[in-house]
Amino acid sequence: MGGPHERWDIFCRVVDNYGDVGVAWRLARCLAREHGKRVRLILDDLTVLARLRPETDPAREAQRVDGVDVRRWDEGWNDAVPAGEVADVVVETFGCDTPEPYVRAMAERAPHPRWINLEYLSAEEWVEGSHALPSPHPRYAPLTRHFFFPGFTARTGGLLRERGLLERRDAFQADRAAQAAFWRALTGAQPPDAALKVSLFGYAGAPYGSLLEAMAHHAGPVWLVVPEGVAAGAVSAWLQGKARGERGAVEAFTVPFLDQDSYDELLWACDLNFVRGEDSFVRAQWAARPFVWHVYPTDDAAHWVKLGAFLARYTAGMDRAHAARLAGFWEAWNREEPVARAWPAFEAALASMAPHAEDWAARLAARPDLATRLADFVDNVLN
Ligand code: TRH
Repeated sequence: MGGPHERWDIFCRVVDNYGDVGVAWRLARCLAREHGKRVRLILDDLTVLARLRPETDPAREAQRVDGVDVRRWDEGWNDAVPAGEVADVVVETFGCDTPEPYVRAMAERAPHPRWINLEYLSAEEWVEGSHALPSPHPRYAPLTRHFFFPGFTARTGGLLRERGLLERRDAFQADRAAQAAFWRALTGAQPPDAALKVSLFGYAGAPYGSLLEAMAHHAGPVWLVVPEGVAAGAVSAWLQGKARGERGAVEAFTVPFLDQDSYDELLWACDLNFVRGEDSFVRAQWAARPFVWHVYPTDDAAHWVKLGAFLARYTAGMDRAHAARLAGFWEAWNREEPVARAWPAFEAALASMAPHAEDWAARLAARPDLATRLADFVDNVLN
């Protein structure tokens, strides 16, 4: 534990939503808890971490959360930094720029710190060629940044996965009493045995209305749980302004935004999860249950390439008819087209998609997780 590079500084700026902080926080916690590193997480917006980890106080400049030293990235970081303050390893998440005075201090420090740029996740093939590439700093010549790309293959940085996560998932999924307690705490009620349990998280524009109509005509009961956000807004509008209620086959609950660990339990407890972006997308895969991904839409339409690349990997080896249904449903969801017509065939295939989801999670879990690969890269490859 610990290794030669003990002190890590992880910088993160919120672009929007929760994913940037969600990923940076997970990485920080894994490095501290599982690799014995001394980690500072330097965040520009602590209110986002407070949503994911409610014990965070957004008003505090410095605090310890679960073994991580969390700092507010404010104007103070633009003051001169003594070289001794610089960590052994500096991680910039998603191209956020490390503050200039800190970079200057990095250049003055001997030895220079390792410098990593953690990139966004993509299943595209080029990621393997770009992972771990060096990029010399244009102005501070002795400093070199290395790109670290998460990914789905052995030649990428892998995926964040806490130690023991899948064992905790398996125990929860095998424990009916734990699930019953979870549902009671979250909804005050218990799903009927035959219910299709669904969680819903997505971006504005997803065809929520047509999904809800399709589910309302479902042959059996649908138990729908929607954490606060745009999807919850759409569901409560559908329930004529109510936070929970029944319509057709659907019993729907809008619930407060869950803390990040409880959100995992929600994914584990459901038969089908609608997720989005980067982090909930990965967590749905670890849940080993069928899911629908709303990819983060970008102006240059690059998200379609991302979606296609993931679908190709995920459906490889799947029954072809099921693969076509899954891809058709995901594409309609992302094109923001009505999904009511695609729903019955998609839903009918869920039971046979479930073993595929388990197999996919097991295959991914056979590889080392991202924090382990990153610590290894820093300690052994960059030395
Ligand atoms: O919030 P997002 O849309 O974040 C996105 C993505 O990271 C995207 O790639 C990036 O470009 C953009 O931000 C800037 O979706 P994501 O990545 O799924 O992050 C959501 C986080 O919120 C994740 O850590 C799970 C967590 N979460 C909870 O903790 N509780 C909840 O109730 C819900 C619904 C989510």
